[in-house]
Amino acid sequence: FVCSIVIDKRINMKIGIVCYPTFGGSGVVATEVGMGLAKKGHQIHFITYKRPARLTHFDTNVFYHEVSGYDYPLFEFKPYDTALTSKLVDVILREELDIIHVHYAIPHATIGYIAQQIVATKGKHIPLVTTLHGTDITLVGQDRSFFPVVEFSINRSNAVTAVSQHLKDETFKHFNIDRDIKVIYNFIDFNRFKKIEKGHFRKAIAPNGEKILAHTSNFRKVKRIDDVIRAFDLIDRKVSSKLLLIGDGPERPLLEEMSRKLGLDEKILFLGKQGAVEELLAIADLFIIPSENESFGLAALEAMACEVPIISSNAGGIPEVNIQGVTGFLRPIGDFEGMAEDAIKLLQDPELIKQFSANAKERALTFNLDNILPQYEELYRSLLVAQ
Ligand code: GMT
Repeated sequence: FVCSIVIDKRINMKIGIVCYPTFGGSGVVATEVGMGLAKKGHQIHFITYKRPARLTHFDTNVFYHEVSGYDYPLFEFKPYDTALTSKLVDVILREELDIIHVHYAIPHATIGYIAQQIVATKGKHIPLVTTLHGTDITLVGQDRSFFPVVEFSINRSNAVTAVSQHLKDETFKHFNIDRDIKVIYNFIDFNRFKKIEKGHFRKAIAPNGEKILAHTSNFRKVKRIDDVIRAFDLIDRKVSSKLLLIGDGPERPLLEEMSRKLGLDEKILFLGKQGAVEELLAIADLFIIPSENESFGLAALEAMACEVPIISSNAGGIPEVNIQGVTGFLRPIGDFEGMAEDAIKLLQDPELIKQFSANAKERALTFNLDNILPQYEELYRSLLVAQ
């Protein structure tokens, strides 16, 4: 007698998602995964310290649990990790969750593991999925102050996913990993990211027919936005252009000063954090992402979905998204002159840029949310069957 247990695909799951609620890529992906799963009927519980930036709409299947923590004069730093673990334990037990899915290893994989162990002492067994996003592996996670904890927590998760093949390879290269890692790529929701008509925006930003370049990020050093500005300086000398810098972060004051010193402050618009990025991508001719480190490059994919070709570095997982000579061009990290050359070539050739725009959209379609979400569902179900 062989007993085969199959979790019915129609059965909805209760999933707890732990993430950073900010505009950072991991928080965006976590929120989009949750909202996508909620639309398919699953019940989603977000557990974090602030309402996730992309969680803007009410959905009867989505719940948000805020971690507030406890202030006490002894604490110079509020022990957020402990407060998050306690909240997670509480939500798992009270809401009878089926799965914990944490995004960004630090400290979420560790918190997921501790919460899992705590609820096990109360008779509740729940699988833990950890999604690795980028700097949790390539930068922060390798620092001695985090390394052993990150390695341990990855090995103790019941399933681990990485957002690109490159990130998977980096994880094996830098950590002693004794388990499999599944690549589940970042994805795009074409209901939101698509070419839309925003002619009046273009007129307002580029009244003299200038070309428009765009960059979105969290303005950290790793994004090399100074290279964006240097490249833009060269581009603008050949093809009159405007540069939209969307987002905010620690590098912004330096970059504002740099653009003033280069006499480009009229041409470079620092737009800060924007909710509707797709409306700005709609008027961009090119998107530029010269990062030093980029596990995937979700920002580039969002631009591609809006039919914007990409000028990028060849860092990390970017070549898995932007295809050289097809959807854009790639150059070695720091080669802003080469990037400017590629951009000028495209901007001066209307037929070529048209072709690249169409290619960008076609490539982006392979990362359609509808293809990627079932991979997470299948993973969750396989863990529930294995329990
Ligand atoms: O590290 C960051 O820049 C933010 C980070 C995050 O986890 O918030 O972004 C990473 O995750 C995104 C979503 O998976 C990826 O698309 C980004 O490439 C990745 N960033 C880096 O690797 C630098």
